[in-house]
Amino acid sequence: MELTELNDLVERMVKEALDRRGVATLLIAGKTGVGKSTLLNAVFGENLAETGQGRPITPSARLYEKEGFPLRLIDTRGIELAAYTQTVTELIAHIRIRNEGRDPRDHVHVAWYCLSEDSRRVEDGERDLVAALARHVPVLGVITKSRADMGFRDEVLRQMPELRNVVSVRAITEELDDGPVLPPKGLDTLVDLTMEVVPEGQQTAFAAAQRVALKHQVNQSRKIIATAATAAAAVGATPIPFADAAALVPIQVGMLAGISAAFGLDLSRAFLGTIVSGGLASMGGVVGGRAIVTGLLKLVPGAGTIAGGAIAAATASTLTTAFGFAYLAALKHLREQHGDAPLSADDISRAFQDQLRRKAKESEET
Ligand SMILES: Nc1nc2c(ncn2[C@@H]2O[C@H](COP(=O)(O)OP(=O)(O)OP(=O)(O)O)[C@@H](O)[C@H]2O)c(=O)[nH]1
Ligand SMILES: [Mg+2]
Repeated sequence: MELTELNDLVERMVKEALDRRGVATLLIAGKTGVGKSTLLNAVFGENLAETGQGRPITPSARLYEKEGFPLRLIDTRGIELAAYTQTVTELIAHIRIRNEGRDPRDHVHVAWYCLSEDSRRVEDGERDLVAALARHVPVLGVITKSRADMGFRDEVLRQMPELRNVVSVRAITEELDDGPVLPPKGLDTLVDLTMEVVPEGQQTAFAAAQRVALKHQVNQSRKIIATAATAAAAVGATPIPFADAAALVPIQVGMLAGISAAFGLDLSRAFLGTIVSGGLASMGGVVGGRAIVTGLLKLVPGAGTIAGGAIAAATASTLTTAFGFAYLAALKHLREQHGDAPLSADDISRAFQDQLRRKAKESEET
């Protein structure tokens, strides 16, 4: 495989992975000052807040989106203004039209209705809004600024029976005057519950957008690895000599692109290209000498020509799984170490190669 061929392949796989992951759409509603923006920042980072004014979709709702970011947001304001009924009617009409559209990617996929624990009150208008929303989209109740529930959650569940669930959150650390410091809480539960109600096609996008529970990005990546391993086994089982090793490369590049997309990395051809060449090259170096790898090695630009060979289904699948888990371990490790600071392709590539080397060493020892 020529370098330009590999570049083309990487470009295609990046596009496919981003397309498959897609973008999830979240609607957030609740009275002014309940803490919607603060909550969004805590769950998705400052990313969405930076998107400026957004695009008005009804007089009271704006849509925020950002190139490359896996979440689209509909933020509603002014629902407690005088023109309340009209405001709500327009919003619901918009969502109904959206969600009756044929392409599920354009739908609103989940809604959070926020109530502040401070007020401990559910108003009629809020009840009506939630009931109307729930006819078109799964709605979760979010009790914000939570300190002491005192039966409020039960009250919300009772008054808003259409809610799929209610979770109490504290989006920011609170320091009380008389000493105690209350850390954020409930954000991971909110994300867990949201993952349960988001349509399957948008789960990876939602997992990629949020930053409070790494486990969802890991879980989605595991699914991507399993799918790639199955595809690799099918290739290995095809009795066409020489063709099979080459056919594994697109599967593995696609897998790396898919995992990168599930982690919400800022994917480009150059970005993934660096990771892929590093990974494939070290794959050759690390497990060098074994028949399977010679086939892959041959495909790595600059690694020289070595005769390729047929590979067995089990080998193809094992190799692909090992490759995928090494990449997943690298990303997980980097995220655990650096939080959500942007990761460079070089950092990722280095961590990936470390993991591959470690895996190879482990398999030598056993
Ligand atoms: N103590 C505490 N304050 C919070 C919490 N969440 C939000 N706040 C505060 O509540 C105030 C309003 O928060 P916002 O996030 O701006 O509220 P909003 O719902 O976006 O308000 P609008 O955009 O006007 O509809 C701010 O001063 C926040 O710092 C929380 O969990 N605990
Ligand atoms: Mg706000």
